[in-house]
Amino acid sequence: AETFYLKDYTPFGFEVESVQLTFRLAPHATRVLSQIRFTPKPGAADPQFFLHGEKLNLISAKIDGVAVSPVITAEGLTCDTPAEPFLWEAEVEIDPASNTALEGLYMSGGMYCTQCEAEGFRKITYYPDRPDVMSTFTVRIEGDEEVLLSNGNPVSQSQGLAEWHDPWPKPAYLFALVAGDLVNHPDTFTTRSGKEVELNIWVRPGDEDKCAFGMEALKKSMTWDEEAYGREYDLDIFNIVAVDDFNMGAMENKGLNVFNSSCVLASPETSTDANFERIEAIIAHEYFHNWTGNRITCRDWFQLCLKEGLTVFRDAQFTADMRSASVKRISDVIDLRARQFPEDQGPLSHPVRPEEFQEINNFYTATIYEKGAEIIGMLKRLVGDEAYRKALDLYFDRHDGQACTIEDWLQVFEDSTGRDLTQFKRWYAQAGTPRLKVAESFADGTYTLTFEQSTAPTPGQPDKDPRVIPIAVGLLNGNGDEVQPTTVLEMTQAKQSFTFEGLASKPVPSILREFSAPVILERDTSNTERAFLLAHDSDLFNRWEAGNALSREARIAMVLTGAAPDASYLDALQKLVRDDSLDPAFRALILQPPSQSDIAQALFERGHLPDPQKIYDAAETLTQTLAQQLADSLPRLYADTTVQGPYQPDAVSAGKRALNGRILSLLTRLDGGDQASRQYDAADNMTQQYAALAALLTAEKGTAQSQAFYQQWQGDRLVMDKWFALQVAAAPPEATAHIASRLTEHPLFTLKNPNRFRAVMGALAGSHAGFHHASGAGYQLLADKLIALDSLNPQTTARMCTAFQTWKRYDAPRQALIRQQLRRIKDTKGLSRDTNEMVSRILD
Ligand code: DPP
Ligand code: ZN
Repeated sequence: AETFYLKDYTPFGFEVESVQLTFRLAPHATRVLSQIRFTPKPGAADPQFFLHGEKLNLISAKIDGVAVSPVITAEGLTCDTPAEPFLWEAEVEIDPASNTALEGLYMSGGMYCTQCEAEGFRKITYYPDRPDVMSTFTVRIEGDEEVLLSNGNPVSQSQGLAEWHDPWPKPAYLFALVAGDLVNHPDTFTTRSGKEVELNIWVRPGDEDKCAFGMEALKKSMTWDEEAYGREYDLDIFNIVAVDDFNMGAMENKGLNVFNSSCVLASPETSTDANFERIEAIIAHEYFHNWTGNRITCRDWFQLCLKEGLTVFRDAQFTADMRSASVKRISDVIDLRARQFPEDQGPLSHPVRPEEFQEINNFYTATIYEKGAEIIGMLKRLVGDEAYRKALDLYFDRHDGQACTIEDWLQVFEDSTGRDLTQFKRWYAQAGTPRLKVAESFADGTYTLTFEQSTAPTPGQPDKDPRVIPIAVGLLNGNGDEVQPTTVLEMTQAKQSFTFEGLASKPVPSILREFSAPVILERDTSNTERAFLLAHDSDLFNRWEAGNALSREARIAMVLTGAAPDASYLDALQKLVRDDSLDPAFRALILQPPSQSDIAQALFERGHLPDPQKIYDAAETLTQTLAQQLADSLPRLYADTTVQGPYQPDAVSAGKRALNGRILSLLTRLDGGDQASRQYDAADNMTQQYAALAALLTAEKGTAQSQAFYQQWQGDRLVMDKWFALQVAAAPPEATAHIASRLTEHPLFTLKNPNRFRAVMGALAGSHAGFHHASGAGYQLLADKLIALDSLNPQTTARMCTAFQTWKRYDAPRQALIRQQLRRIKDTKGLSRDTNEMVSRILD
């Protein structure tokens, strides 16, 4: 397959002055007529007229009204063109009803919808489908559906016909069209300059009662972006549409966001607290793209992090403001370590700004999104809040309407702060997670911290240079009082020391507060000191971090030596759980064990072969012991954390319910499931119903409740996804693959719905001991289903291949089993470019 390189970038040889599209909708034979005005750029480096186009049936093509015969390949067409501005007209036929890849124009549950990012527009018509080609679009839709939507503002609507005009020049990846018998949840928003905007969430009939929360989230996002970034909305209307079959979470098309229904539909009866929080964040994310992504877009797909890293950072700031900042930070770091660190430490490691790819869809990764956001966070910490805001103002001012690069982004910071960011830029160019070793010394009142950074080689990058690392540090005295408030040390060398003077005694350091850089901190420290920080640190993130480290060390000791769970850790944990002065959400996070995959990685890094079954057993023993030791307090804790009254999805109630759910799962290990059964029966909201079912199934109980759940919810696709996923996630390791396999034969399982596929196969891959069971049954099942899915939906197939990316951690028999499955996938006839690239990189 062809590889694309950043260094090969050349601008398109033509301006696109305007685009006029007409869609005549028919499930298997939609006609798309395009009228596009091109102007050759004087002195263009690449004057060849090439339009992308894939799987299109070209009916006719004209230039200035005269029929032409372009040369057509599998990727597009070329044609001789005049030296003067000209009008290109084409008519193509496409087959949305047969489009199972969910890219371009496709059908989902009887409605038409589109997904064009990254390169889906070329499956709709011939076009220069690259983000640096921006133009205004006018769209005419002819169809029998009641609702016909596209980008921008409505021009005219009548029976069977709608016309839309988007005045803001945009790249084709932001194009969208929706047509269906939909109903709306309407509202309005007045921008701070007094402009009234019509808001709609469009859903299938029956889902109207699940829109109110999303609408509130949208209005909060619009207000927040005005206040925090000075950004107003810029059209008369903002539409959101919920779609059941969708490869991603959601898509920020200009004025017409299309959402995976799981990321917008919410009701107390069908959605958990976690769903509510995620929906709020994703609505914000897509809305924020209107400025960071749409008004200022990417020059080419190598710059994807320019919009994604920044927009993830912005949505995290929003969530921190709406909810608890430290809880959000802790959750984000858990997620970063679960998804980005393994990617960065394995065969798929790539720079935040990659320099080559075969299939761009494979680069919508945790590295580009989450590490991309971490880089913005470091930049903000280095320059300070005020300078950050000034730089962002300059960014919007200078680059509005443009397709930009990381160089443009950093230049704005250099110009507005006077800082030289040459070294900082390595964060974008160098892959891999830096390790930060710390040594300390104390003499005559002076305390010295010496840091040493290094980054292991990653594919294509054997040598790494030192990076700029902002290290937020505070110091505590022996009583737990802070003697040095948080200060940011700016590390630039491979090895560097920092001193603190005038200290009465050797302090206890709290390093990397708020996780100020995405690095792995390596420090020889004792469990006593960890317990001390867990009890006293003023930085809530580092308190949690200390508890997390204690928990990790306890597990590792159990796995390696068969030791009993560490008593001091259990003591500290019990104290915190009972400490009513602490935020319940924080206590719930303290009770959340490090993932078994994290433990496997830690063992691997220390030179041991991780045994997934032993890691699982240690986790079970630890939880059982904790439950027993807390036995006397559990009923009271359960009662105290039970939220009374009608369900509200706010952060405070959600935090309480999160803790309540953890207490319930401990209780269920002791009471045979009595309390969980009662909670299941009494629950009037999904959070409590789901928590009860999860606790029961994990304790190998709850067969009756699982059947009742199925009976109650079989008509609701999103709730059924939970039912599918939970059975796999709660299974004991030896049964995981078997249960997942049985579920794939269930009448409600389908390869065609990515949510359902991810529910079962994602849960399989996420069950560490189950997926890596020595039998290899998990590997085989996943490979079977990926092979089956690939011919239908390459994008989702390729993404799920990442389940295998950590294979080099494990013992030789497991490695052989995984390699065998990866080869089997790779040898599949007609394998997609997406999956081929992923499997080849993982095997490398
Ligand atoms: N829809 C995806 C996102 O918002 C890709 N742009 O991140
Ligand atoms: Zn995004």
